[in-house]
Formats: sequence, C-alpha cells, structure tokens
Amino acid sequence: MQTVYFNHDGGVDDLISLFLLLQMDDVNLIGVSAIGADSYVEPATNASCKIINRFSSQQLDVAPSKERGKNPFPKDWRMHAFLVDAMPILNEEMDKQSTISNKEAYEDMIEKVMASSEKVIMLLTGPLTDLAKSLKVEPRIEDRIERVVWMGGTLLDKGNVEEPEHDGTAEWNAYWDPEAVQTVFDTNITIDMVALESTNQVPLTPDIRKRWANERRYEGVDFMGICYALVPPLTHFVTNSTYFLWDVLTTAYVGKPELVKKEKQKISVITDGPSQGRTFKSEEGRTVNIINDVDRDGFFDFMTDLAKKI
Ligand code: AGV
Ligand code: CA
Repeated sequence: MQTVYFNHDGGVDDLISLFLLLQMDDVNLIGVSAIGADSYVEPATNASCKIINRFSSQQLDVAPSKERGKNPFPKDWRMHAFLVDAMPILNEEMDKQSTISNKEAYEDMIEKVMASSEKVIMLLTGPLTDLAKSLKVEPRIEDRIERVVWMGGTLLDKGNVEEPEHDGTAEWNAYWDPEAVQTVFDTNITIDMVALESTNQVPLTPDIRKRWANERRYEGVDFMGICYALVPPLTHFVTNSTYFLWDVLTTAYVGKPELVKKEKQKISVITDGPSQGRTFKSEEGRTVNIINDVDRDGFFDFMTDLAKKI
C-alpha cells in the first residue's frame, strides 16, 4: 500500500487524475488540495469534493490554496474547472460526506504528512507552490516525505510555454512559479519528474476519444469522455492548445511504475528572465529521476480499465 497526498491545479487532466487515484486499490489517499493555477481555485476545489463524493466512499475534505504564481495561466484554460464542476453527473442529489476544508492547502499538507504513520508520496500535478510553502513553514515534513512525484519540467529545448517575454524553453508548471521549483530542489527529497519527454508521447488523439465513446456504457469511461470533450481536439498537427494526458500519466506512474522509463540527471532551474521556469542539465544541479519514456498503449489500457471499475 502506498500513502499518497495529492495536490493539483484543477485542469481537466488534474480532475481526471483525482478520479483515477480514487480507483486504485493499492493507494491510501490521505489528503487532497487544489491551487488556482491552471484553473480558478473555487471550482477546482468544489469539483474535487464532488468527484470524491460521487466516485468514492472515502471521507476526504479538500483544502483550497490561497497561493498565487508569478506567471498566470491563460484564462481560456483556467475556465475548464467551472465546466467540470457544473456537470450533471457530479451534481445529483446525494449524501455529501466530503466537504471543503477550512485549512489552506499548505496547512493541510503539513497536518496530514505529520500525522501519517507511513512516509508519504507527494503527488503534484500543478506548480510546486503549496509544497514549497509547507516546507518553509514546517521543515520537519521533509523527513516524512517518501518522494515527490511531479508533473513538470523538461530537458528538451522546447517546452510548452508560448507567452510574450519568454523564449519557450520552460514547461508551464515550472514557469508558473519557478522559485517554488528552486525551493523543492534545495531539499534532499527524492524527486520523480514526469517531464514533457514522456507526456509528449500521450496526446489526446481522435482514436482515444473514439475508444472512450465506444465504452461509454461504463459510467467512469463516459465521465472521462465528457471531461475530455471540453478540451480542444488534436486534428492534424500539434498546436499550443493541443491537450496531452500530462497529469494522468503522472498519476498512472504512481499506480503502475512499470509503464515508464526513467533516468537520473543532475538539473537546475532558471528563476528569472526570458528562460524562467526552464529546467536544464548542470553539474552543480541536484539529482532528479526524469521520467522520459512511456509504454503508450499500456498506459491507455491501464487508465481506461481503472475508469471501468465504476
Ligand atoms: O504543462 C502541463 C500542465 C499539466 O499539469 N498544464 C496542463 C496539465 O494539467 C498546463 C498546460 C500546458 N498546456 C496546456 C495546459 C493546454 N494546452 N491546455 C491546458 N493546460
Ligand atoms: Ca495540472
């Protein structure tokens, strides 16, 4: 059994990650918090509560973050959480065991990690802001963390940020709050970084949508298909708005590590200027496990099978 704390930033693939995490038998999920990075924090938190109430029997209050990043996400992307939050499947009249926590995300992290008898895997599918804050406020959590599994960063020349005053070398979660990446890199915690090298291999293609459509008799697969209908399809070529299963791959890696390949690298992060958020190889850097390859078909089978458990 793995003890996991999940902090996400409310995108469609963040919310699907929560849904899938709740279906994993060998995961003991001890906490969930949401940050308004690639979303707005209110619908991200509300939708998370509703997903837990709808798709799990566990009681788990969701802690909202009050943190802000340096480089905001485009509003179009941030709106997705409102759409998921409004879905009928999440809004049926039902018992509501799980609610919104009165703790802030970083406080909830500290409390849950310190109270856990087992060391905790910190799964983050957004910026590292809340984790960086909890490490500053309560440095003792460092020894209680088994490892950090983070969707973010890349060692490729081309990241996925296309913004004015930036050179395009960064990944968005790192770019949103580069200082937070630095803070986490400055610890001795083991870091598994699910980088663009691997997530670029799992774009949301028309054949995947079709597969989910054909299996929509399973409520969980239908839920996934509807959520992903909110984001732009990949038609003939990759654009700035092409959707990948970034966070879902990161979450699937926790449930089934054999799906990916990784490599140890010494890396650093740039916190200022036109390359801010860029992660790069450097001898003075800290060692990180870069997840850079994935068994694509195995991944899609694994996540679709999890959704069928509903
Ligand atoms: O950089 C990937 C991160 C993931 O955590 N997010 C989306 C995932 O939740 C930002 C992002 C990059 N490109 C995007 C993003 C796009 N085209 N649409 C929405 N979000
Ligand atoms: Ca995310």
